[in-house]
Amino acid sequence: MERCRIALAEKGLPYEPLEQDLSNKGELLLRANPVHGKVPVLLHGGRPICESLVILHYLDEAFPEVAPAQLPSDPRARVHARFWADFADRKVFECGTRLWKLKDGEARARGEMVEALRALDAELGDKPYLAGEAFGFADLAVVE
Ligand SMILES: N[C@@H](CCC(=O)N[C@@H](CS)C(=O)NCC(=O)O)C(=O)O
Repeated sequence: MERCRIALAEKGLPYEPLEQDLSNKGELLLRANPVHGKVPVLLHGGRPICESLVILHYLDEAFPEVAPAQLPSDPRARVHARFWADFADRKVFECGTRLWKLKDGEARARGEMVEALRALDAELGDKPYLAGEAFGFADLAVVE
């Protein structure tokens, strides 16, 4: 998922991408993410961190000294960012996956996607970012 690549790039953290064949999952992926067997997985110091939003949190917490932080410092702005990140994850990504995979669910998923994008658009309004003064957690979540 691009979210994690962008977060790593934003912090300027070097990493080695290991491409995975999802139609024939390798042992490394299945060992690193036995619960979901999905990418992305971040291997840091030999330990796997799974789920893209969890990886984003980890990067901020493991490298707090490396700017920029994804979450604003004000607690109210933080919950706002978390709310919209969660919204993007549930509505945009989930719906996008359905649109991609399911022919039957297509018409409904398309309507839901338009609704979700309208909500994001309304929230964004004239602001440059979804939450706070800088590109951050909620914006990353929309990228998927
Ligand atoms: N909630 C997960 C979703 C990850 C996901 O759906 N990854 C897809 C690729 S974009 C995948 O690995 N699919 C393989 C599968 O479902 O078996 C996250 O945010 O990390």
